[in-house]
Amino acid sequence: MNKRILLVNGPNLNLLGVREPSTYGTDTLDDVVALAERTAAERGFDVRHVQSNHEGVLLDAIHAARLECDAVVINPGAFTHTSVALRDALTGIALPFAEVHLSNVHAREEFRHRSYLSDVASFVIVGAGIRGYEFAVSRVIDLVAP
Ligand code: CA2
Repeated sequence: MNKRILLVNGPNLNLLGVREPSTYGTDTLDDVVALAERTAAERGFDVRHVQSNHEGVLLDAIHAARLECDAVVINPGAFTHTSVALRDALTGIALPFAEVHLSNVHAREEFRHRSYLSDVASFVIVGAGIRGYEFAVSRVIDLVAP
């Protein structure tokens, strides 16, 4: 059976490509998932995707990944800046994970500069648009299938 990456997208990312194209681009969430799937497939990996506007749904998907996935790529959306629970879930499952942001959060409002995840992530990619997901998938696969 193929190995598997859990791709997680947090609140409001279902609106990608529909609203605020000047900040988040014109690609849709479906485009993001297709790009992640293509990138993973080149290396023989599958992608399981979850997007939710509800923190508990994201936590449950992360817990389920503990025994069912090999690594996680996550854009936690605004939960990046607020959620100790997301941090605890990700450290609790002990899988390598990449934190991805479409925009350069460091060039935006002060409250977006703090992340509850970055110091426990394997790596962080900001400001590369949807290409950030491509690199993140490729790099987490390097980490789990060197
Ligand atoms: O840059 C990113 O990827 C963010 O994670 C996006 C979050 C934001 O809260 C983070 O600070 C940075 C917001 C996602 C909202 O996505 C939308 C997409 C289109 C229209 C409206 C919201």
